[in-house]
Amino acid sequence: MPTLQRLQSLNLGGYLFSWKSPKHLETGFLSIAQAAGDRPNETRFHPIHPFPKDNAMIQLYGHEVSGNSYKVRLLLELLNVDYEWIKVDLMKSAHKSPDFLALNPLGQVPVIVDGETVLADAQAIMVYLARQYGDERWLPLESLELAKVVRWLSTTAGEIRQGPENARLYHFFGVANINIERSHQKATDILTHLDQHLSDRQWLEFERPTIADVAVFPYVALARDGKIELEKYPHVVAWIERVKQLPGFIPMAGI
Ligand SMILES: N[C@@H](CCC(=O)N[C@@H](CS)C(=O)NCC(=O)O)C(=O)O
Repeated sequence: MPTLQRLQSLNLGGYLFSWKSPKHLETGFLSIAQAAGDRPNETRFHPIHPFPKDNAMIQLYGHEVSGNSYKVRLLLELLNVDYEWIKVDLMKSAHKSPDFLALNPLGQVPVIVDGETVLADAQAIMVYLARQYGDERWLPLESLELAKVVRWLSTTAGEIRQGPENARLYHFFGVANINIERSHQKATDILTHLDQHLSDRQWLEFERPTIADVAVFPYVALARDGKIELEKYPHVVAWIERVKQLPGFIPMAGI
């Protein structure tokens, strides 16, 4: 029986989230809840802005265990842009409710609402935020420089998703329909490449952090959740520590 759950009352007029419990999602995301309780020695959900943050303009819909939601939050913090964090309860399938599907027909977080603009997909959102609220430091526009950054956004959605992100889904959240051998091989390949790439540079491109670093960071830094030994990749570990030192950096559980 569908249940109505009021999640937030927003300046957009309020959202009612109805949720059902498709079996596969229930399995995956109930395991998220269980896994979330499996970190006895750390703060599971790092405190975020009080809700709503003063003068907030952007609403960010996400979930605290989602690395894709986290990377958008991280960029907003690095850019020092005000926003409201709106939790979409994945465990209760709120992301498949009609109201959320109206924001993102794919039923995935993250999504941002910025005035009239509604945008899904972490990489697309970061491009938007960098152009709208940042400057060319975060996303250069010269053709080759832009292409170098986009290459890493693509790597994030490709090799990093197929590797460490899927390994985390399998081991940490118990999502069963993942070929874990393939995910570990993909993770080994991309982390080996990343380690080599970072052996003579501080950041993924240029001499400064860009949205390439923010996009790649979460699922690489969370790789241990997928039973991947990050210590084999010392340049990657050093880069993770550099990202953590950036002014405005915020952590998430597991990082
Ligand atoms: N391409 C999207 C993928 C987003 C994504 O996979 N989100 C996950 C949480 S990290 C989600 O909402 N999963 C629920 C689902 O796919 O049903 C992005 O980069 O933002």
